[in-house]
Amino acid sequence: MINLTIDGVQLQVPEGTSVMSAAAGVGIEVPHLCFLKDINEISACKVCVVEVQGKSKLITACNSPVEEGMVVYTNSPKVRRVRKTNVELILSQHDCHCATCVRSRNCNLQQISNDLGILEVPFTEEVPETPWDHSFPLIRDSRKCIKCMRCVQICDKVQAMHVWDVQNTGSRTTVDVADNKTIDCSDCTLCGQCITHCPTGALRERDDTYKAFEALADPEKVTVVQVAPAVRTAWGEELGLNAEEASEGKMVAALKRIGFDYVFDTNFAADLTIMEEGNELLDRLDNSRKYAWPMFTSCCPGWVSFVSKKYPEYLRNLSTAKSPQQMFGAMAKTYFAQKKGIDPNNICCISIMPCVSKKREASLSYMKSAGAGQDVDIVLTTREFVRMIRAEHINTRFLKEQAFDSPLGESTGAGVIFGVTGGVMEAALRTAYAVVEGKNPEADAFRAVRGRDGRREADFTLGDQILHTCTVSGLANAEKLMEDIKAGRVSYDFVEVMACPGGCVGGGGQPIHDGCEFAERRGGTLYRLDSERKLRFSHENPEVQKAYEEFLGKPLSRTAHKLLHSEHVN
Ligand code: HC0
Ligand code: SF4
Repeated sequence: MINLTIDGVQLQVPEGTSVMSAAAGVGIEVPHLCFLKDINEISACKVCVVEVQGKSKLITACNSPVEEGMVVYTNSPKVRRVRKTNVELILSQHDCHCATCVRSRNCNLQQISNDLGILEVPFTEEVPETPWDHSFPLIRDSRKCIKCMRCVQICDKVQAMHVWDVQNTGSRTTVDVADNKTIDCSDCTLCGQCITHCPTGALRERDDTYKAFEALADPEKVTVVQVAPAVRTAWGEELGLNAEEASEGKMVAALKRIGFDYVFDTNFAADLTIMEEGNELLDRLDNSRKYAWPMFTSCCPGWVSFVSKKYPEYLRNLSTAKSPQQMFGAMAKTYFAQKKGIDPNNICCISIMPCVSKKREASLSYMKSAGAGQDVDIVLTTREFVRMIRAEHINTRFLKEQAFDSPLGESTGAGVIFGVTGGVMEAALRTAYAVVEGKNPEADAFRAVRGRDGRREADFTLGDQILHTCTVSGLANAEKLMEDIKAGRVSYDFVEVMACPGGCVGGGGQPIHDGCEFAERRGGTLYRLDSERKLRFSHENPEVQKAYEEFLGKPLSRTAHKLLHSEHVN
């Protein structure tokens, strides 16, 4: 153990601890911009400088290890002076138009500049704007980039996609798409992890809120909105609501207040997905020679994009079941439209998702099976949803709980847990077991698939077969999985992959908390909601049962195939 003093506090920490983390352990926060624990510890921003007694040069706290007897000052006059100059230098190359920045009020640079009392930028340079295709779902504003390298490192180390790279040298150093590619020609899966780890507004989603406002204002349009499972765990975070205040019922009420005609639940479609995908798995097991193994889940568009870009020979392993988002769109513009006597061409189908990649999934050419344009017209992230609440001046504390509308609003606990890594697997196993054994298992029988690790294996008995399963989140973990499968080092029957660490709860469209991971906490909310639901098996969802009776026939029927399944094309 090492003994040291930080700002007058004596402490003991293990050897190798950084000064920043030693300080954090006794409640002293050293300001920083580029630091991301275990991912980016390169002291690029020099904001975390601290003074060590007896040393003339300041050191960077993020990557300097503690030393025996060290006396550290994290906020001495010298530290404040140098830190301020370092931040002023960053600002000199930054577009400081905060009023028009999507990250205003949630920007580390803005916060630190305010905290340091910087009221004007003493030196400014003209920052050139790199051209960008603003129709792409991910937008980069080069003038707001502070070259912290977080995006480069997240995309390299956590997602293994290597989309970004450093370009130029000296004061012209910048980050851009690697190999001089344009973003649409790169390997970007639109997972959005670079956005949620960017400390400023240099990266963001394409804003589609104006399209939603236009549809809401159009008297011809019937606006039908669906809300993804993970959104309900996070929508209140930026509004300062705690988990209890940010209930599902208040979220529905906020959407009604915004003016959506029908507020439905993607969880309904998640239950529907289980009916199709669970039966598809059983069909593949019965005819195992006809199919490529393992079967992969297909509901995460970041993962589907990853397979298509890096392992296209495995596209046929993906379940043909569409994602819940897309199943919902197809059902809204057929079954729901028919039941209500609405011309599907007048329906504007809007999704609220914790995901940026869903914007692209909705626009794929083959996602228009209902014959009325794209099945899903507009996709908004959780962050865009929050912006709409703000734009409407809704005081969420005064909202009264409201229920989802029918017939696409009922859901079970199995549908709820789709939003957390392992949830699709667990929900599918609950129903597959019931189909094979003729009775429900204990609802938590498959909890072995839950957990924090990026990759988990579990075997389950299904009838007379042992099912080898694997659950993965994060694309670097997915890459390792694929290499193991290719090399024959592992053999599985059913594999669930979610592109974002922790699953959709940690999605790239969720509220941002300066590099802090909220996935686990949000996942806990979904497991709580599952345990509180009266119904916990997708096949027991009464609205799903009714949809089969009235419209789809049975799982994997012709109608189901036409609307709810698709081949994955490269
Ligand atoms: Fe997900 Fe989904 S669970 S991908 O993360 O399957 O985005 O929340 O909506 O579609 O249901 C995202 C979340 C969804 C879909 C569902 C799946
Ligand atoms: Fe990389 Fe994901 Fe960002 Fe695309 S969205 S650049 S894959 S981190």
